[in-house]
Amino acid sequence: MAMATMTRCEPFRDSLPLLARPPELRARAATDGYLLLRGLLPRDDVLSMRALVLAHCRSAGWTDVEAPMLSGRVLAGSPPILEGQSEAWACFYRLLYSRRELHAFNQHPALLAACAALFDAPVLAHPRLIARVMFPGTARWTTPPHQDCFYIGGTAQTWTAWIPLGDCPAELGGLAIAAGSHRLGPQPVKPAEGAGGHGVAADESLRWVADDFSAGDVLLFHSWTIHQARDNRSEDRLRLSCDFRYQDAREPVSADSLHPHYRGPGMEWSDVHAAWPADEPLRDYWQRMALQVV
Ligand SMILES: O=C(O)CCC(=O)C(=O)O
Repeated sequence: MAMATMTRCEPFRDSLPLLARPPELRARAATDGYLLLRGLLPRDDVLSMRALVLAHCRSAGWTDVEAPMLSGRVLAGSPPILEGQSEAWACFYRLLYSRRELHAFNQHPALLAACAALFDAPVLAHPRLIARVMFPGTARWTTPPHQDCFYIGGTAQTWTAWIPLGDCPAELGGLAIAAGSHRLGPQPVKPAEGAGGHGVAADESLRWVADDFSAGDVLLFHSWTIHQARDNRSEDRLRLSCDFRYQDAREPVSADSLHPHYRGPGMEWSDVHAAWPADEPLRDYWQRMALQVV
């Protein structure tokens, strides 16, 4: 569904300086239900991921080969591709998901260090990561207001890291957060159009925060925090991003979070890892951890 109206919308608070003061970081996380960490990741690391995803978009025939590679410009006349809605997308996603670099990015030392400071505990990076390619002109399919707890299960103290793969001005459709909404607890879920297919009510009492993002920014938020995407209003640019999930490794984790996103035929870990070296440490790393799987 097109993004819900944000009657009140303010800029994010940048919490990067609080990484040096973990008790203050945790206090802010408890108040706001989100932490924007501007420039947490080296820009070049993010742009490498952008190049990787765009190489797959180019192979899929979605982007304009005449445009600079990193621009993410959609091929004129190419119909928008929606997540989970076509064999073309499934084929693209299987190939991208099998890239070791994507799974290594989920374990970027800067992300793990930020989560360790947030949880004050050993960190589990959920192996079920998500990569998104959002086409312009698809506002009806913009990710609706929702809470991630519905999808994640396990401990409610799971946090999502939303990472734009490149600069993401508002018109490209980044993520908006309802600040403090985690304090409402889990809300009734209803079917909704857009990524995930479910949403929660977003009334006028919500205090939205949103802004432009730069490559390297990381937006962390609690699994009860209501959030939504903004429409990609650009003329011809893809919005690329990742959603990664992290939790205290000693807390319960849902078995689903240990499977690939869009698990199914051709999308089991054996498929994802098929071309990886046998001794690759990222293979099945969660099986070597003493997890409480529920
Ligand atoms: O990027 C999007 O459109 C949705 C991301 C999201 O909802 C999430 O990270 O939980």
